[in-house]
Amino acid sequence: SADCVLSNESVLFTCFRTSSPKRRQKTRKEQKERKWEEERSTDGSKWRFLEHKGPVFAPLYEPMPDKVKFYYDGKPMKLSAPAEEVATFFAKMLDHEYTTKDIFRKNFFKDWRKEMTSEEKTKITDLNKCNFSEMNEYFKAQSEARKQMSKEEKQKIKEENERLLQEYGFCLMDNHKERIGNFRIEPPGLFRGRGDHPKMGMLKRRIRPEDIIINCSKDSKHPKPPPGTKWKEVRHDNKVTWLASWTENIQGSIKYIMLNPSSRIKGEKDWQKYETARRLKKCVDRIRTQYRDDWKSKEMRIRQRAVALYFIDKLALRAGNEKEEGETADTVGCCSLRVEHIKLYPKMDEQEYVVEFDFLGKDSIRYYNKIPVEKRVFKNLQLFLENKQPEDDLFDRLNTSILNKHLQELMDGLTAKVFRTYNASITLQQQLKELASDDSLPAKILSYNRANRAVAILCNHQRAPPKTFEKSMQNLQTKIDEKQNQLSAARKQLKAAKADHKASHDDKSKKAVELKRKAIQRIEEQLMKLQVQATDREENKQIALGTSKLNYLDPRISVAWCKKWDVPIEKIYNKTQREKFAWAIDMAEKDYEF
Ligand SMILES: *[C@@H]1O[C@H](CO)[C@@H](O)[C@H](O)[C@H]1NC(C)=O
Ligand SMILES: *[C@@H]1O[C@H](CO)[C@@H](O)[C@H](O)[C@H]1NC(C)=O
Ligand SMILES: *[C@@H]1O[C@H](CO)[C@@H](O)[C@H](O)[C@H]1NC(C)=O
Ligand SMILES: *[C@@H]1O[C@H](CO)[C@@H](O)[C@H](O)[C@H]1NC(C)=O
Ligand SMILES: CC(=O)N[C@H]1CO[C@H](CO)[C@@H](O)[C@@H]1O
Repeated sequence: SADCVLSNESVLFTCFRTSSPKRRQKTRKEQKERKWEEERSTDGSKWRFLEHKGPVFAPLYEPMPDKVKFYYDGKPMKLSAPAEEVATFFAKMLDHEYTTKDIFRKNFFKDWRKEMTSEEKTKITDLNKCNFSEMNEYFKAQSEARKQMSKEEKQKIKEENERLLQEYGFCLMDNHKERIGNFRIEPPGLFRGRGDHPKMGMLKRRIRPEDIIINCSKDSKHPKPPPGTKWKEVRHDNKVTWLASWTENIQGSIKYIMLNPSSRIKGEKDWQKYETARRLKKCVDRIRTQYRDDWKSKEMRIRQRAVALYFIDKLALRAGNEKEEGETADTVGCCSLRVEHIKLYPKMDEQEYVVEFDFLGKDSIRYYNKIPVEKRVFKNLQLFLENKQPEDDLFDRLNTSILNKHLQELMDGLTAKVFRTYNASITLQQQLKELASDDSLPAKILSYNRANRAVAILCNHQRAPPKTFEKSMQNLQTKIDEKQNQLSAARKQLKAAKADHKASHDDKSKKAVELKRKAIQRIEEQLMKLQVQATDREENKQIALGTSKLNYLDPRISVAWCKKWDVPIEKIYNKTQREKFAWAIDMAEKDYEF
């Protein structure tokens, strides 16, 4: 259909400008929306004028006081400044599980040795003989001292941060003063990585001005590097939106300083992403019909492509090319699945065909799922597995570039990620529709979080239960028990008051009964709120809601839902999230449909 193909940028921008038919009546809203709908150039340039002050570098290393000793093999040893600095990174993490992991220790030690003098290198040959505990104590004491700081000292730090924010945290892009996202460069340290990352423990180098490429307009005041240093390069490229970039040493990936998510340019990009997902909504039926037909194709490559596409659609799998450059972890996506990653369970009598997936996905997060599939998919998988070894590719006639090319042909701008965004958003919308209208506010929020959780589970956004989980649940339970005691006490009081009233029949005792009734009602409400909170927290134990909320759920669905049910937006989005979704908060009406 025509809806399926239109997508060039100018068309999108037109949609952006006309997306809200009601706005003629709303002047304040009109004002707000203007920011999102300015005419954009169509030659691919992102700005005409860009001026900023460059990044803020991490503070320089301050050597340990002499009294804080490092011990090797039981004897104190003074380290050279570079070796000492890297040792402190490890010392700071001593209480963390990471420092007990073999890979972490091995990587750290290897990189640490590179910073040592040759003398140190000869002497320090075994990490197990290193004693960092005094350094660790020192940092703990420092962090304790920071907590104990006086109000005035805290205020001074706050003011200094504010000064840095005012000086470096904003740029001028065309006619707007815009917040910069991450203008502070991360300090050096040890790489952690998620899951069992093979590079954990490696030294994340200090970034210097000589590593930085600056991007700004020719006719702007160029940012000055710190005294005595130079930038790597200053360029003027208005086809990109970053202000500064450098290459980090762990994965070799390029890092950028960009505008804050609340900026117009980011909001527009975010908006486009969800518009693409909405276009998929219109052609997903056609795409599904086609891949079903393709399961019967004479050509093996087409059958494989069609089964892979089915997994991407049904399971929200990643395509398989999202590995960070240089990443060596053995992680896979749909196209790179191997024979060993799936198991087939035929159950002939029940007519049910089940596939079990078990592999490491992005960031080494385990993906495990056992799902029923259609017979034809199952038969195809059996065919793909014939005469293969466990380490062979499941889809030997397919790779990520072939699949992505095919997706492009199906719909302009289509990627595996669009399926995720589409399914996540539509799932949220459906779940929210099932909500009862007479629910109390806490119950509404619980339902919202449940809908959000359904999506997070779909996208495999797991987390380890937070360390403080049991403790905080206990605290909550104590509060609930107290409330319950309070409630039974209040009920007894009501009973007594009623008896009183029965005996005396006067106004005073009547009022007393009323007051007791009100008190009970109040306590019941408080109790319910606590119980809802406990349910919410328990259900959330192993699920990370943030990722889907930030990246896969069309924020207009949530905003519209809040408007429709009178739920304050603050209950759904915190401050950072509200900034990122400013465009949606401004645009979405309560009847918005994804
Ligand atoms: C490390 O050094 C501290 C003294 O600074 C000492 O109390 C501790 O026992 C030492 N730890 C080991 C494992 O030798
Ligand atoms: C979203 O994914 C789930 C899980 O596979 C699936 O059951 C559901 O049909 C999908 N919904 C849509 C609208 O694609
Ligand atoms: C994917 O397969 C095609 C066709 O076999 C081949 O031309 C292409 O180089 C492959 N791409 C990658 C990244 O392996
Ligand atoms: C808001 O939530 C996100 C998680 O989605 C978190 O990373 C961020 O720190 C929170 N911001 C504030 C201001 O609480
Ligand atoms: C280091 C870096 O980010 N370089 C990029 C700058 O922008 C151009 C496009 O304008 C890219 O080609 C570079 O890779």
